[in-house]
Amino acid sequence: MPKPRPIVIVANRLPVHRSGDRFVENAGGLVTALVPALKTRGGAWVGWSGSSRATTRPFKYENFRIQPVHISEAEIEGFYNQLSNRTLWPLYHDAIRTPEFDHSWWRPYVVVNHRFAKATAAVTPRNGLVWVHDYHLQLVPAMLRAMRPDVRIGFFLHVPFPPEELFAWLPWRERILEGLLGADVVGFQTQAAARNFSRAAREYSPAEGTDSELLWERRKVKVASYPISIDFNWFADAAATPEATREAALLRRRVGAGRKIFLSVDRLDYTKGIDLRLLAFEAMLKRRRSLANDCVFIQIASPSREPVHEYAQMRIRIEQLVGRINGEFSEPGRVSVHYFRRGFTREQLASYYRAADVMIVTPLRDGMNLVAKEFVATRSDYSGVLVLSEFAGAARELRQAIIVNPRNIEGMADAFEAALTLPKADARHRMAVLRTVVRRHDVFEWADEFLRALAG
Ligand code: ADQ
Repeated sequence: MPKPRPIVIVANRLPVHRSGDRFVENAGGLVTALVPALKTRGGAWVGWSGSSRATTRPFKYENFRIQPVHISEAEIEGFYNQLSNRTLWPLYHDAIRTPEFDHSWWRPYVVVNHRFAKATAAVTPRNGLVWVHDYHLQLVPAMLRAMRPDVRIGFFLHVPFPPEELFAWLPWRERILEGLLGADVVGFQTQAAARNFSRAAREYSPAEGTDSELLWERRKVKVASYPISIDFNWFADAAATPEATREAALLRRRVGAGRKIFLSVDRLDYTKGIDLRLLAFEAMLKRRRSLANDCVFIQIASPSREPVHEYAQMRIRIEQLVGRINGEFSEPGRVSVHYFRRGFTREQLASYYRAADVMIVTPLRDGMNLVAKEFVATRSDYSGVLVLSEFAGAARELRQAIIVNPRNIEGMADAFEAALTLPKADARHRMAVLRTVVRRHDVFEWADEFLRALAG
């Protein structure tokens, strides 16, 4: 068999950070998926170290090269906090918050993308494969192609691509499209996102073609969906260890033996619909007060993007709602909503997933949502019910979940009650199907599939 070709990954963040005199891999789906591929194939990872001060030099990690890209304090503001997170993030999530368009933010976005492209051009071997990730780096494919016409370039967008009428708001829409069309393969989480992109490209750039193949500057650009996944076996095993079993049992006792646990796990982000699901839980308790004895809601929310004003506002709203519900329904020793504003380790999450009866994943819009898949992977005994928003990419695959519209508060309250009363056999059947779907398409399969398309 021919040796697999080395790959160069280009992502906003590097896969490792320094801890004392060692390097530790960062937790996260992308690192889990791609570091094993890099270890066997060799190549490089180009990314930002996470600090404006770090002047880290390139170094060898395992079998591949780590190529840090330096970004100054002022550039982080314009490129990351502003253009990426105040313009692109809300716009790509159906404009849930009004995106802001400020011309002074665009320049740092271009400058930083160019720096990533240059660093990538310098480390990519002749005829190499380059895989660029996410909305921060949409200009890199075309910039890199201009510098290195010999390489194959893939791009994957982790967030949704909006319908063309929304994308049209973007003052730099042509530039973004041309940036992405520099790739040979442009991948999305869902077919809908892929279609939105192809339509926008035909409408606002000279590209022609179909929803799955565009012609641009006498080159073919493949456009397709590659739904991201998780390390199924890791989560299944982590939830089955004696420690996880002990932790899960302890958690159940501490919230009140016999109470049904509703669980949600998110970054504290306005796209995740945390406030609306709390309102739905409150609506359910208002309808049937006795459920306050029988149920408890645990919300784990890790702080995120706090310098951005909308995030600070969101946090206040959620904390007020938690207080309101507890003020109304809690009793001494019997709290209705447990709210943890902190990140948990993957091992801790595995035992919480294991302890939950009903997993609530109700984003207003989400590229995929890996939490839903992680929960499913931990349920080796086929118990537990998943309530999932129809606006998460994951809903395309996880069809046996109870699917909800997160803006319909009463409808969600109905779904919560339905989850509590779902006959055991029905719940087991649904979970068995969900587990098969995630097991068959894990994150390693996802990476292989994309890399096969990229290799052409
Ligand atoms: P995110 O919006 O960050 O990612 P998501 O897929 O839900 O969303 O979570 C990513 C990871 O973060 C998961 O492994 C999850 O366990 C972890 N995580 C979330 N909340 C946590 C918490 N409170 N504590 C600890 N860990 C937590 C973007 C897109 C998604 C897409 C992913 C991957 O927005 O739609 O699924 O990228 O492509």
